[in-house]
Amino acid sequence: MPELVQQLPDGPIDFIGDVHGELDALQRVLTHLGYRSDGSHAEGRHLVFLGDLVDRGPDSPAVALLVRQLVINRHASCILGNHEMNVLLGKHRTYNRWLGHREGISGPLEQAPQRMATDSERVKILDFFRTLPVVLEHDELRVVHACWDARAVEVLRRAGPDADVVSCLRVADDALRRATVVGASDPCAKANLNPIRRLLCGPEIPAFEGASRSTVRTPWWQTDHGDQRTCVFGHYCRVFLGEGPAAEIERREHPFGGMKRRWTWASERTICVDFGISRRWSERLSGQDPALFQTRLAAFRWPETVLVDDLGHEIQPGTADAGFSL
Ligand SMILES: [Mn+2]
Repeated sequence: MPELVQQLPDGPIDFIGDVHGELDALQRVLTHLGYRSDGSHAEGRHLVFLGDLVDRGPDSPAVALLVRQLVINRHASCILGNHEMNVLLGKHRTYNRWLGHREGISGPLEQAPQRMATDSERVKILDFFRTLPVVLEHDELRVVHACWDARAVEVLRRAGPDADVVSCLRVADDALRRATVVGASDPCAKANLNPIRRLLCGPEIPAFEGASRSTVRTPWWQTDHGDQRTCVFGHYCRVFLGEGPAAEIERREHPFGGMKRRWTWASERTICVDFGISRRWSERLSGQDPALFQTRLAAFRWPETVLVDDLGHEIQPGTADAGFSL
């Protein structure tokens, strides 16, 4: 079992946001960043994957196994995302049918091709996911999939070297279920108070009237005070939103919805490196010209603090309050 909070290596790092089974985009980003096929880099750079390697895209097994090999070769680290956690919890969803089950919620994603994992791939991938930490840090950086929360990180730190993330999550869920005063009255209690769910999924509040779901994500980074280190995270799917009523609802529900530009820091010291490739399956399915795809996979380079996307664009992220649209 891994320690749930681990040290980042010193030296230059490239953080890769949520990949969601998009093997082709991942290979392009790695090439643009200068990585060789074995994951080594001429300048000794290290890769850090921010979780959500799998689900929705065309080849989740290949992405998970590629990252596993990079970690084995000691060229990369990877933290858990909520999608890896769902796989470890045995949750069957339409988006993770690549694991070999057929149940799930039906919808357009049913039409998107997903390569199925073989039996031996499935075993390797599950074993790999069980080794992943939840948090990485050193003196200058803190890294988590969705939300930095000092108290939740402290709980994980105290879990010790033999902690099992699935048991930790279930123990906290059970404790919350017994605390009915909180659990019965607050639909967000599990997400907000289970330390692992908080770090992997981020805090939520009850939704406003007319929202598409009962709870919505909140921009925790706006109140992220007290830790001077730069925080790198993923999870929040910063896609360009179109026009019309559906996009308007989504803009109101999206924690970045109030921000005017997509390629920005989330706040002075926090940056979200998920630029929406979890939705590329939908762009592909719509039959539009790939040259017009709006979703991107991106890397955040440290200490340079530039972003590099899967088209090879190098982007200097703007300040949090600048510009236009997600
Ligand atoms: Mn996520």
